[in-house]
Amino acid sequence: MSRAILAATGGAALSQAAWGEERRVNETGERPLFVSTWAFGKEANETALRVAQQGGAVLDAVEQGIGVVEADPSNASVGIGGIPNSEGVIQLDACIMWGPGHRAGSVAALEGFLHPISVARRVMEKTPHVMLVGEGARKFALEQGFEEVELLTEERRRAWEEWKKKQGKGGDRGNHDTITLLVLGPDGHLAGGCSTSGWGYKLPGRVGDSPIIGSGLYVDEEVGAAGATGLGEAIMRHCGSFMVVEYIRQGMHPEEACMEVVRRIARKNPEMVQFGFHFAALDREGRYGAAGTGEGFDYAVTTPSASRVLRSRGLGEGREGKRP
Ligand code: SD4
Repeated sequence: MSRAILAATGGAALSQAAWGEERRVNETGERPLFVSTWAFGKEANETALRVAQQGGAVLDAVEQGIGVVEADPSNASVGIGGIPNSEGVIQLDACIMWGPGHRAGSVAALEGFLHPISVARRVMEKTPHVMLVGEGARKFALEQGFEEVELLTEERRRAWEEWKKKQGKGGDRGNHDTITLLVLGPDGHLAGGCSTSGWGYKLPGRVGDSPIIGSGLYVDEEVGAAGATGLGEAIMRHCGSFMVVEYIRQGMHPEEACMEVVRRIARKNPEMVQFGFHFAALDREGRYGAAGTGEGFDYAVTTPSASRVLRSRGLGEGREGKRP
């Protein structure tokens, strides 16, 4: 609901009654607005909000918000404590986008750094490039003064050894907790970031959707921002986040745009529905939404007046995936 409509209908109180508690934050049109994937996104959002409230730049908010999740070893899919690849090595993917100037930076298959999101930001700010991978990304990070650290925790090493004994092939496609954080800043600028260790036990060198601009993340200052989590192989075949933003451009609510992209992927790749793929998005008006396969997924929404974990819309039991 636009602010004009809010005013015409008597403001937040009526909007709350009309849209339900879940949508109250959305419809206030508050800034800054942070939307991120999964329940851990709430802490990331709240950190980002504090940065913004203390006068930090929007990109600092993105970087520090995501940095909280990267530094938390309890999360199996982001930063330290992530699940390694099939050779027992953690390879990280991350990207960042800044609406003004349509700028982007990205790293993929980066080994040995705690904050790939920060390295991605340096790629954007300090090089003429958008993406660095593997050994080149590692050298660049070192040149930029980032310290190498051991990312593989004892717990994940033991689990990897177990996995190797049991099968040693393919990936564990059950983990899917990438952090994607989207921001509508206090001045109306849009930004976003994404960070992951990717699918557990992936083949060495495998890159997922998360560092690919337009797949795991897309920000268009004129329209909105979208980000993804879930099976990268499904998301990146369809330029998922780009498509969400394009649907918003055509007039869809961010939630409907996410849902429509989930439906489209499911129609063409029904075999992938079971592994899960999910999108979250916001637009310039401060509307937000999310949708995913199955029963959907949890995502976090934070503004100065409220911070909550919500449940996205869901595709259902893959029925739409079986449509001709
Ligand atoms: C990937 N989208 O690499 C990521 C998976 C994910 O935590 O969400 N992992 O495919």
